[in-house]
Amino acid sequence: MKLYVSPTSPYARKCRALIIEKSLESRIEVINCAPLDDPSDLLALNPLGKVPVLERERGSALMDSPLICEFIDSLTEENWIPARGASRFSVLRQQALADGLVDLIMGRRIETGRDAALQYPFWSERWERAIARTMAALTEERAQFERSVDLGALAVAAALGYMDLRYADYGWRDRHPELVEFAARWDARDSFIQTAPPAGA
Ligand SMILES: N[C@@H](CCC(=O)N[C@@H](CS)C(=O)NCC(=O)O)C(=O)O
Repeated sequence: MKLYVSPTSPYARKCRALIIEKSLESRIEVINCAPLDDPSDLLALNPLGKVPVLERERGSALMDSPLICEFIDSLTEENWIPARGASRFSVLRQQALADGLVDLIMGRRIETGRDAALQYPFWSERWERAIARTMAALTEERAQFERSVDLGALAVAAALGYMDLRYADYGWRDRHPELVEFAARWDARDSFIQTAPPAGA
């Protein structure tokens, strides 16, 4: 199977880290691509034109990182997403919050990266408020994930890594010191070391 990614995509990082955690590297080849160039092999697999997308041995390609992670998790016995019950929805909720945080950081980055005359502060300010609320919620709820080794915790750690990459000025370590140890533990895992964004990205 082939997972199409871009090296800085936090959604792709989640899938890549899960592949490493589950020792599936020999079954899933990671292919780097640049989605903004609209490469034809990516568009043929995913009409949305986004990474990550997983080309499977059988069946249509899977897009959207939560769906891809669900599929990856189904490939081995060891579950990173609980199969059922309250814990399943707790993990999926943490993933939704973490992915939503990434969406906000990405939206803010696109908005603030435009020429000044084309920027619309309504959106960047709205996203900044939502980022602050989500960081506060994650801090408040940290007991639910900070000691866990599952997809929810992995997704939150990947989102914090994306804060470092694309919104370092927010200074999340100063504002939310309660999350620092949690992030450091994930950053030290082999799966996170191997998927860290390239220097200078
Ligand atoms: N909800 C999707 C988001 C995927 C996404 O937005 N990927 C970005 C890269 S980080 C992308 O491919 N952007 C290209 C575009 O928006 O055209 C997921 O979780 O996989």
